[in-house]
Amino acid sequence: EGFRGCTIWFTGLSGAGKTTISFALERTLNKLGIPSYGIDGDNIRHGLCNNLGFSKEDRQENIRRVAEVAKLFADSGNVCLAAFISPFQEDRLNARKIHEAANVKFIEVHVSTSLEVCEQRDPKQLYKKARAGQIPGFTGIDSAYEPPENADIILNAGEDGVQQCVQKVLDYLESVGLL
Ligand code: GGZ
Repeated sequence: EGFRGCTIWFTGLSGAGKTTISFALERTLNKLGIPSYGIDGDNIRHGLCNNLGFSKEDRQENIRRVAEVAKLFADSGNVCLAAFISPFQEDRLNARKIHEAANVKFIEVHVSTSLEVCEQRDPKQLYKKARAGQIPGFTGIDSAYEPPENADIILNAGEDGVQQCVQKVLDYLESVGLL
């Protein structure tokens, strides 16, 4: 029985470290000979989802499309690393259901960096703009983030470094027999 691929889904606030961690993990897995591919807002919202904004309905549709694509990558034998804020529990549950209906493993990772830390980092000055009213409906400011209640892995990326977070995911994959 060969390796079948899976989806590792990173959820958390803007600036929490989702993309940084998932792309570092992608490099590590590929070096180990395990094919993996990362998707995030940057490579999805400019193409597949370029007609979607940030209303609750558009985020729901964004997450649905991403989940369908992730499922296909995973089913093709890749570790698909999906890094999206995915702020709503219901949408993340739907992403899990889309995978489970196809018998594809889905691992939810909460990148739990606090709003305080994300806002201090503010690498793209988005929180600053949101506070100034220039980005209405910004997650954590005037749009909700519902923390996962049953994440498979919680990464404290506010305190731990990128490599520590990557190692924690690798340890988990090993513990469930995926590595
Ligand atoms: C949240 C927003 C918003 C609003 C633009 N709320 O830090 P970034 O810039 O690079 O990541 C954020 C990205 C979020 O896209 P997702 O597809 O992950 O969101 S969701 O899962 O909720 O559908 C941020 C930028 O887009 N951005 N406006 N209003 N983030």
